[in-house]
Amino acid sequence: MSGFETVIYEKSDAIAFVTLNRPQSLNAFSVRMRDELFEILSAIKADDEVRVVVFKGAGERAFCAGADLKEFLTAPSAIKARRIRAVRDLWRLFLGMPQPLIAALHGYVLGSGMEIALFCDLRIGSPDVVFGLPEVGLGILPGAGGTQTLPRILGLSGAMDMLMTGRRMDAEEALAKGVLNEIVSFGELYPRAKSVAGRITACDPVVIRYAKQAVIKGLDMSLDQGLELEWRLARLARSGPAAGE
Ligand code: CO8
Repeated sequence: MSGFETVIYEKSDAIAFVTLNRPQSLNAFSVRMRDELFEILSAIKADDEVRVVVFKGAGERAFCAGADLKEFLTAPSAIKARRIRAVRDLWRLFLGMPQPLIAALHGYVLGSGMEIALFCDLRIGSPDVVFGLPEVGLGILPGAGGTQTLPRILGLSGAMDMLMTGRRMDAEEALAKGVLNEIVSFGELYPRAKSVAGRITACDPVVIRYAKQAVIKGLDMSLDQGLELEWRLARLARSGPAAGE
């Protein structure tokens, strides 16, 4: 896959690397980036060779500084936006990705940039990471899953605080509160993400997919239903390859 303008896609040793690539605007999330990410993630989802995906941002200053505020001024009507979301729902696509997703984060991780990171299963950050959801200050709601994903990761009180005040969170706090799995130096960020990805690809891909499925789907179930799901997936994993799960 090639020919993208705002995202770089690379694949090596069963690992897909997806780089947000608009460093001149701190990798701001544009309509074109949304469409390119949708195309790339759809292809990755259907590609059994890809066993883990690493997301990162180009340049030294940001993973992603949120939605492109210059484009925002020319946003389409609510009706058009709803129609686009019906056929190209990037956020549900993120949620339904069968492979583990790793975010390698540095610098600004704001708005939809933070929401992309929250859809990932593991988040590794450099010490300069700054998280924030500034949407309410702009008069809008986080629309890329943040109101749902953040409380599941950070807990209710912390999520309310960030969502309602737009307060930023640095790397140390994010690590202490479980938003980051670990902090490594900027120079170590991609090697570390690659090495974590390598540990995942060393495991049975079917088991990894089922483990992710059990956790993500189980979160929305009662404990009893979750245990049933875990039992069913464990049996399926023992009996062979993923059968349309
Ligand atoms: N959109 C477009 N361009 C941006 C963005 C952005 N979100 N962020 C930074 N840039 C550009 C700047 O305009 C600047 O460009 P230029 O050099 O051409 O002037 C360049 O990136 C560097 O930025 P700064 O000079 O501002 O760098 P600073 O170090 O002074 O500040 C900040 C860095 C604090 C990150 C600052 O740039 C900033 O506050 N950016 C905006 C952050 C923000 O509010 N993002 C939006 C969050 S809301 C969201 O993501 C969900 C919205 C959903 C709406 C969906 C609509 C379709």
